[in-house]
Amino acid sequence: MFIDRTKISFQAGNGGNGCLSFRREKFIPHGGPDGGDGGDGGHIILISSGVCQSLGDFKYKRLIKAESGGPGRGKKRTGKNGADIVLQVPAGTVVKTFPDEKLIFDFDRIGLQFVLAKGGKGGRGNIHFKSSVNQAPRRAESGEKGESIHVILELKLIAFAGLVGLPNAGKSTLISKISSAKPKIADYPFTTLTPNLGVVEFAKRTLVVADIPGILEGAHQGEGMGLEFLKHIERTRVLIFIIDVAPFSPLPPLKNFQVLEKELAMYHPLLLKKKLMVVANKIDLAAEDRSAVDDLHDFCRKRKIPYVEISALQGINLSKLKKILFAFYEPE
Ligand SMILES: Nc1nc2c(ncn2[C@@H]2O[C@H](COP(=O)(O)OP(=O)(O)OP(=O)(O)O)[C@@H](O)[C@H]2O)c(=O)[nH]1
Ligand SMILES: [Mg+2]
Repeated sequence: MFIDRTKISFQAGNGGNGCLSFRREKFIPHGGPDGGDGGDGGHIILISSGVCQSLGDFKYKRLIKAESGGPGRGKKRTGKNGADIVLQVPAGTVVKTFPDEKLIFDFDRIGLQFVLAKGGKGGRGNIHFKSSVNQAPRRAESGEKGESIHVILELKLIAFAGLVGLPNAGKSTLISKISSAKPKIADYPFTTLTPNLGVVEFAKRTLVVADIPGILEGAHQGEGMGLEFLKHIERTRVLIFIIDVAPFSPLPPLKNFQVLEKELAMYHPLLLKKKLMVVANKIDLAAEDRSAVDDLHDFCRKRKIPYVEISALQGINLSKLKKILFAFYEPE
């Protein structure tokens, strides 16, 4: 899993000091206390956003500070509050303590907000300390210190879509063509042993696709690489089934689809509740006999599953594929 990681310190603003002051005006000899309160220090607030894609903004900063509150002043004037610092992090960011790496907050979706460091409260001015026994309090509070925290920000990219297919179906070839990922590609099964993530762009938007190892019939019983790696696509919203439709592929396209569906169900039936699209790959090799491809196409039409025929190798219909994929994407 692609992880971007950085260590950074945050310092919330200190509270301003309360003021010690007495009213002094002509003809009013003992004017009484009039020292105002200090302003509150600014908080440090993090918000998970769908626009921001990386932790790049934090990479070269060591300390981010919020403004302190202003001091209280005479004539009961309150100090100015320090402005909060509101920072956007990409959804998928995890905040941990430094150095012991305990989880503080998991921004596992867009639109979450978390106050990471609280600003100090402003101190009270001496107007608050007047009493029947003390008409001229010589006491005002200092502002509280703002919280200071050292953290690790870690980005676990949450893939939007996962590529699911038999070994050799062309999953890695596809991700290499639609993103800048550079996975190993070869004409033998299980070329991909660990997942690769690629950022795909279309019409000025981006989303993350995960390429995972191939699935064999019987994978749920431990065949091939088993199904353990499916945990990497558990959080995706869309599954892209890649079906090899070349005439010499190990299974006819429709049977291929059914095998994938069955194996996913054996891993966890909830996987099949995800949105699905079918990609018939290697169409460049299927030109002569289309009957088996048509069976798959008809089946998808009946089940209303979005379907596209491509050649990952030759780059045929990749925009069409992206268009279907991005249609699943509704920003939150
Ligand atoms: N003719 C043709 N060959 C393709 C196409 N897409 C992929 N291939 C070939 O199929 C073979 C397997 O491609 P990969 O991308 O490694 O397949 P994979 O699904 O990632 O395989 P595993 O990682 O082993 O599961 C390679 O030799 C590719 O060149 C295609 O559209 N047309
Ligand atoms: Mg591969």
